[in-house]
Amino acid sequence: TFDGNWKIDSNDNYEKFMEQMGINMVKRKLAAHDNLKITIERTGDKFKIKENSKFRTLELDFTLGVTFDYSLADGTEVSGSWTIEGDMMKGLFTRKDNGKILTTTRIVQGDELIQTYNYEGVDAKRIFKKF
Ligand code: MYR
Repeated sequence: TFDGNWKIDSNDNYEKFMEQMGINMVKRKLAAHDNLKITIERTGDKFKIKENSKFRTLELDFTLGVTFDYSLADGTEVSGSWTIEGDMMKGLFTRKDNGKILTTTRIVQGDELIQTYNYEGVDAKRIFKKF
C-alpha cells in the first residue's frame, strides 16, 4: 500500500513544527515549498526510499525495527527506526544534537499518503498524492 511515487500536496501546521525544531524563518519558508517527492518500494520488511526536493536527491534503505541514521534536509541528524502497526508506519527518531525525540507516522488513505510529525508537543501533517 505504501508503494508508489508520492508528491507533496499540502501541509498542516508544518511551519510551526519546523519552528519548534529550531529551523530559522528563511529555511522554513523555503521548506514549506520544497516540492518533496518520495518513492517508496517495500519488499517484506525492507524499504527503499527515494527522496527528491528542491534541497536534495537521496536514496536510502531501511529494515523495519532496525535503527538507522538519517539527516533532515537542514542537516539535523537523527537516528531511529520505523515499525508497522496495523496499516500505519510508526517512526521514532532521536535528534543527535539534543537527544530529543521526533515521532512520525505514515498511513495511506484513499489516494493520499498522510505523514504526521510530532516534536516537543507540536504536531504537523504533510499530505502526498500519487504522481
Ligand atoms: C524516510 O522514511 O523517508 C526516511 C526516514 C525519515 C525519518 C525521519 C523523518 C522526520 C522528518 C522530519 C522533517 C522535518 C524537518 C524539520
